[in-house]
Amino acid sequence: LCRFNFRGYRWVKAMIHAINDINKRDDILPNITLGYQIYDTCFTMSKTVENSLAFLTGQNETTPVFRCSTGAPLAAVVGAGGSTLSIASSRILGLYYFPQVGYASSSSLLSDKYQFPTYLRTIPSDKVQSQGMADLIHHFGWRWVGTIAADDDYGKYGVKAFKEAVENIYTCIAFSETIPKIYSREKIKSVVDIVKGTNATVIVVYSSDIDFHPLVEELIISNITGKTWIASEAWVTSALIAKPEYFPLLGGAIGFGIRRGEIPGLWEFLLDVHPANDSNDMTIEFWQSAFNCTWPDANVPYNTDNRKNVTGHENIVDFSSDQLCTGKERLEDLNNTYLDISELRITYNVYKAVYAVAYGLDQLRLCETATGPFISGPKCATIDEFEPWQLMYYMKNMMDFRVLDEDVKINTNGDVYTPYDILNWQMNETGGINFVRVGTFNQTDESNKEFHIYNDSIFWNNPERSRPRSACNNNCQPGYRKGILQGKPSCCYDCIRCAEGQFSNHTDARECTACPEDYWSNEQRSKCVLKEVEFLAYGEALGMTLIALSVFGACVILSVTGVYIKFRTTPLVKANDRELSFLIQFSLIATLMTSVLFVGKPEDWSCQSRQVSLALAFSLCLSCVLGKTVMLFLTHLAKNSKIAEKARMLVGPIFQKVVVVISVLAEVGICTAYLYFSPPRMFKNTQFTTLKIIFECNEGSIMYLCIMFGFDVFLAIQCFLTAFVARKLPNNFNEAKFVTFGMLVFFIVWISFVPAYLSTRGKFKVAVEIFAILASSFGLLGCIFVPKCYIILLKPLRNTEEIVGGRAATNDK
Ligand code: TCR
Repeated sequence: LCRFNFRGYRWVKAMIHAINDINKRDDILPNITLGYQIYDTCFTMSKTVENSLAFLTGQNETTPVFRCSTGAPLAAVVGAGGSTLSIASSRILGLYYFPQVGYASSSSLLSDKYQFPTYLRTIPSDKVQSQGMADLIHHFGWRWVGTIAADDDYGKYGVKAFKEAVENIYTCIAFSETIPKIYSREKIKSVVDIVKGTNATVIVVYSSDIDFHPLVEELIISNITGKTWIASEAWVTSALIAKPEYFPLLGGAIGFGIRRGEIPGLWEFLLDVHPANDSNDMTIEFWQSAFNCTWPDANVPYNTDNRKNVTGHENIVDFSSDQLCTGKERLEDLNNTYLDISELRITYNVYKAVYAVAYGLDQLRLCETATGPFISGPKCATIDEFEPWQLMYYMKNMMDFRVLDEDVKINTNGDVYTPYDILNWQMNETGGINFVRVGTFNQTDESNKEFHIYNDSIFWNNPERSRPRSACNNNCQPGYRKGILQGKPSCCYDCIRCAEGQFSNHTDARECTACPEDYWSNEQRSKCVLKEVEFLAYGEALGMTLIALSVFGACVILSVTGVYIKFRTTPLVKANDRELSFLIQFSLIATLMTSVLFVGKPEDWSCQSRQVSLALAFSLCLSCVLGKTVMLFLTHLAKNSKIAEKARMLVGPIFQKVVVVISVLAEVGICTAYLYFSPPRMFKNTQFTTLKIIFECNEGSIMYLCIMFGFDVFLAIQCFLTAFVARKLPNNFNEAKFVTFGMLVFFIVWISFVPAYLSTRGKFKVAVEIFAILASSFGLLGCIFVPKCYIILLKPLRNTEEIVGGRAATNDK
């Protein structure tokens, strides 16, 4: 039930106070006394309309008279309170172009000058407040908010503006409920159930305190906690709602309050009220309600609730007390909202609204006949005789005046922009509720706004005392991206893991990004890591072993060379061209050493040099061997023919060298062409596996590669054939037999190399090749030099001309 509205009565007193102040001043409206009539809208639309008409018609007549009962012209209406009531009355007043200045009606609808041409106000439109709320929601990163609106023009348009403001910041509305205007427990309960069931922790309430109160009661019964309430201006500092018993539910609420002001002399004026002095209905009703007594001989019901009940009948409840008022009751002892002037926000707006009317009138008074704006009749209106539209003329054009050191600007839409305080409900030591200022929101025109918040000072009403999260679902972690859920608001989404090779590094990523080249996503898909690289490194066991083996081979060959040098005069060394033997040893060392080029990270230069140097080393080696076997072959032929013997004796030694030089030169030619036309290049192979980069050599032209090695094979076949033919020769310590054998080893190694090479990948491919190099070199070493060294070192007795072979001795130089 609606009790006497002490807050409203304070507004009334503030209005009268403002009129008195103006009347006392000499600078505005000198010698003119403003008067007033007060109508109680009783918080109902019908009464408001009725009052507006009564006001305009001078009680009972049907046409407006625009005259007060005293004969003075009616100037303007200040009010009504709530938007719904202002809208209702403004539709009628607007018909007659009658000025109206509101102080609390903030609905954005009232900015529409087409519908409400004469409505001005000293409270900003709720568009501003809604924008502030959206900024607040954005500041704290809330993505999922519920809204509750009173079922009137304030709540509905406020929430509408809020929704519009919030659309741009990726926040969705979890639910949108209205509080019924006419009390209905079921409807309120259904709202409570929704609040209970939602996972949104932030709820915006656009409602007047009176409408919100029943819902609060019901929410308290359901023991709902842990929500952060965003309060609209109408209830944030209301004594009806800000009660300590509601703190568990509403504590920590954050709301927007109109900037407050001080009104000098208001306190004294509020105390100066006594039914004996001004015995009007309102004062008596106030006195009776305040002190719970009945004023003698007064015919004023103690309290009435004018709101229609469900059946449409007016509820007039008479609470008259048996106790009579003495008139000695002390106002100072009264502890209710009437005397609470700590938060003068709307009261201050009332004060400003009265000033707005006074300034309008003052402008009208200052009109000079010469420059007056009106066309028909006298160009000016006079203060004792003016039409409402004439006053409206002065009031609609950008009013700019000062009230108590504050500049008030009412723009052409009749709106003002005043700053908001962002207030936070906190409990003080005595268990009362303090509205702590935790920020400000100041919109100075359509587009300029400033939002400040001091995070540390906010009290959060949850067990952790920390900023709550409000989202439809949990955030997507890095490594996931948002996925749309069919039929759900965009704030509710699935988290989908990024694909391999893609990543997302922040929460709630909209999409996964592909990793740059050479990178691959990690296990969590939260970042890109360099792909693992693969090549046969010097450092690893395989690489080291292969290098060690080739170095070992080279050492063995060096020692063979040592042996050869030491025993260079013995027949076995001298036989069949010593220099060629040294050259073979040298080329074998070179072959072994090329394996060094195969190990390590491939680069362009190492790719280009490795195969070429191998081919060259082999061609040198094989041509030298060929030089030897050709001699053996000629010796074999010479067995049967004198001419051959002659030829051998004559051209033999030179022929050997010519063979070597020509073969090597031919190979050099092939290699040069290869390097020139399509050289090998380093190549990062990523096709084989996505996780690794295999560093390898792209061999360039396979044709050239085949020609190059094909030439080596050609030489090898030559060697084999000539040696094979001469294998039965008894001389030269059966050198031909050993060479044949060596060449066989060579073939076996390289023939088995081909399938092995083709079927391995990555670094093992290189290892296979080195292995083949090692095997073939060791094969040649073992077959050509080891048996000779064995004789030289261990069987020196056999190292004689006779055994080595007389004919061979003739080769000596
Ligand atoms: N605008 C509300 C009514 C209202 C109010 C208030 C009522 C506002 N602030 C403070 C009581 C106390 C803001 C309306 O309906 O437009």
